[in-house]
Amino acid sequence: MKFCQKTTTNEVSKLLSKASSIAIFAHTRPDGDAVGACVALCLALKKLGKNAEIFCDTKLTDSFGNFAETSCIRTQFDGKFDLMVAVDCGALSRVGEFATIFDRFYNTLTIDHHGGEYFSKYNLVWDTASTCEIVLQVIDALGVQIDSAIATYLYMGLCTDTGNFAHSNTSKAVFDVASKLVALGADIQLVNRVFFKDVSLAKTKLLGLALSRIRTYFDNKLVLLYATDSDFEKLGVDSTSTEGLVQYAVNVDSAVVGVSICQHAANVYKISMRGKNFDVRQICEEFGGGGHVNASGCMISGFFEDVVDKIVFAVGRYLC
Ligand SMILES: [Mn+2]
Repeated sequence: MKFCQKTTTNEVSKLLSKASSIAIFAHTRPDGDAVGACVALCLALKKLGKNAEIFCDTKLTDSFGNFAETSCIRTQFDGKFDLMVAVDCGALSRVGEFATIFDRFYNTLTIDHHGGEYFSKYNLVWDTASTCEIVLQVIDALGVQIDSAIATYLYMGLCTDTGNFAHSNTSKAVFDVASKLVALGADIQLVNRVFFKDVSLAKTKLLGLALSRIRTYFDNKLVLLYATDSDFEKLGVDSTSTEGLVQYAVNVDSAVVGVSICQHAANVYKISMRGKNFDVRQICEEFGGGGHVNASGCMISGFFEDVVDKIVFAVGRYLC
């Protein structure tokens, strides 16, 4: 049995200095913070002459192809290591397919900001906006000089986990770290373009189609967009291209509730709902879904127009 304890940057720096071979794990379906934190840590450890490898059970999304060092992330585990590090994982299950391998190993460390379970022997868990801010402290404690590549990866996590410095977790501390990373040469234009501007041509066309048949109800307070299987077929895209569609609905200035309806299967629709200071969770819960107060979702079965009617009726009861 491992005795799992909370640890400090100094202890982590000693642990990493002592190890000669380190396995770093990003969480399953990794985001910018997981990838940024893993690669930054790996580059820093390599500067110290260590053997460091990154593992992740999921193939990275195309956006990461703009960052050369991400190509060394491996989806198959092998090798001998003195220390295993789980990065940006609030629970052992987040390590995904590698969770068993990780858990069986004795000398383990978690670096994370979710404040979930302590599943490693050592747990460096802080309440920061991103894991990258913690990794920055670790790299400083290791005495490694941060170059522009490391700064860019740390900035990637900071920027994506704060929604480009717009979410409620964006604090003075976040801007202080951003300022430091920019001074160290972080490529903020590249990170901003890749994560907040780049959209595939197919997705852009799908958006155009969805926007062209926007529906509004209750004095334009409810704005609804939809995409169906025939759209996906026509444009040669899959349903993942509807990600973020709902934001265009709630972005309409008059909208209090924005809804996207995306076909999931024959007569099954995935509903995403966003509220502008309006509780949409209670509405989605009526359909067996859930989420956050301002951002929720559910699945509804039925013919398309019946699904629309159900949503309009349910939202109307809270709106009017
Ligand atoms: Mn994170």
